[in-house]
Amino acid sequence: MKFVRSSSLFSKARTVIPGGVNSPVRAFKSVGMEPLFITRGQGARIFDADGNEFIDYVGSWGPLILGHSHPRVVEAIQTAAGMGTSYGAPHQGEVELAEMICQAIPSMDMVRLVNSGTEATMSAIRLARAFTRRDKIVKFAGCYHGHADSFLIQAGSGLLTGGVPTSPGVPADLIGNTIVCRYNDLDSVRTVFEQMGTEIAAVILEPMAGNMGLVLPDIEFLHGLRELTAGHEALLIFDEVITGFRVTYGGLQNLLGIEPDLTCLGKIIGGGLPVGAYGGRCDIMRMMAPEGPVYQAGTLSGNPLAVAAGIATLKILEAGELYDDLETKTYVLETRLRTVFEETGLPVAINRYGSMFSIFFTEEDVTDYESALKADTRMYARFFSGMLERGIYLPPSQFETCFVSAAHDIKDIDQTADAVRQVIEAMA
Ligand code: KE4
Repeated sequence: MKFVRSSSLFSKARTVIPGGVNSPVRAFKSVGMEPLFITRGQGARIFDADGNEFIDYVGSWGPLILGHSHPRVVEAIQTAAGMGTSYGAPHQGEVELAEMICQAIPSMDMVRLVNSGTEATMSAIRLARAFTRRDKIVKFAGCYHGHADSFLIQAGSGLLTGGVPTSPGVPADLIGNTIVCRYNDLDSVRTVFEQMGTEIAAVILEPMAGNMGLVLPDIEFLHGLRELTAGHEALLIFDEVITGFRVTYGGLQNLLGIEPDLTCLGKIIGGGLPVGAYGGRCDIMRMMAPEGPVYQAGTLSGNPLAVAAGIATLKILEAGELYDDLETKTYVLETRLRTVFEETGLPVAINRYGSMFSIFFTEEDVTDYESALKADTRMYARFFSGMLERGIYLPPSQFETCFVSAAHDIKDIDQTADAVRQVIEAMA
């Protein structure tokens, strides 16, 4: 495959955009390549500036559960655009999307729409701090909640990929208000609450972690967090930016039977356009301005085009049959992958839930940050480039999650499994 045009675009990009990208994980740095410049997406496939075609398992990092340029989503955006791109005033679509979200996720009595997952989580912890009149938050090593200062401590996703889990530029006193515990280790949280429980405003986590690669939760860990936070009058915040409407029509919380106090959403609820959201208990949400004193705002929050894309996407998902199909296709892919790795003898850990999966090049199970870090990122880089050469576009980082969309068909799954076999045999 040739990447000549992508390479020339990348050279130009780097003269005007830091690292040539608008989000670090796109830079392909950890896989030792230059990024591809994409010209279009269609269904399960993307096409780069050199005309190469790929089956896409990044799906824009999660939003594209329906695949690229779904006709009903595109039509909704086009119709909305014909009536104006932004009003800076309330409009009906915002109410419709808010009602759909609150009906789908029972713990969300009210919701505020914002423009990104970062805005959602940043606002949720500000609200939690105001509601509890406490300053400390607990997060988990390897979880990523966007790039607000309080979260850039032992974070996952692009920080882990870039090998800088704690970002420079975050003031020491802010770092002091963020306590980092171990994912799936309830005792690590219990100890913190015993020491400073009266100072903790909230515990925030991905109820299924997608930013260390995919790491599944110990259900008892999640239930334990619910009890622990309730017992210390701290809030439990589920960051469902990835899992929201990915694993079911609603949140992973719907399947767990756990009600957090606040939930953060993003990605799928915007159908590929910029939307984030945070919401939860009425008594907490009513503290938000202009009803209450806690401030949060946004010029383009509830943007008509983004809201139209989100509504169109959720309407298709609401029908519900999609999730069974996603489960089946991804199960078939997982089974094929396990067969290939077993037959070739290459030690890997494969974590999968629904239409999300990660392949870790390690002999151990991957259940938290420490075990994820043991994965061989050099092997992943070789695997990534081999798959790219065979027309399969995986996340350019060991510490991200692959997504199967409704647009992937069994032929795509077969082509992917065949490519894995060819690459692994070449690597062995
Ligand atoms: P955004 O600000 O990127 O919309 O959302 C931040 C965020 C919050 N919470 C979770 C669980 C997330 O996964 C994210 C963002 N995810 C990464 C990829 N895992 C976005 C990709 C990127 O940074 O370019």
